[in-house]
Amino acid sequence: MPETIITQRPQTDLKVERPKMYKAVLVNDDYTPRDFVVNVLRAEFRLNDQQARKVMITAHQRGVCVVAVLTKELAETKTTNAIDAARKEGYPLLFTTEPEE
Ligand code: TYC
Repeated sequence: MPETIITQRPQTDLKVERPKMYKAVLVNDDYTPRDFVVNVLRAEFRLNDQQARKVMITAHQRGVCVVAVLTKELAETKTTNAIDAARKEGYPLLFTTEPEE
């Protein structure tokens, strides 16, 4: 019978921390066309048409709407890309990021 050698692994402290998450927030304005907002939400945040329209209408009615909760890097990249797409068309569309509680 083969000898079984049981070795104790060193007790390294493998504490896995969750990354701090950030909200990507859509801000209403009076000029950006509704369909453009919907298309940006679909393209950059991968929302489907129904989700995108709901988020757009919520921001339109309440002033702001949380689009997604993401890592800091993803929240910043997606909001920057969405703002850049709007600026290329001359629209003042704005997104902000804020740390989740
Ligand atoms: N308020 C804009 C309009 O009436 C549409 C809009 C909605 C713009 C949401 C920005 O975050 C926004 N054309």
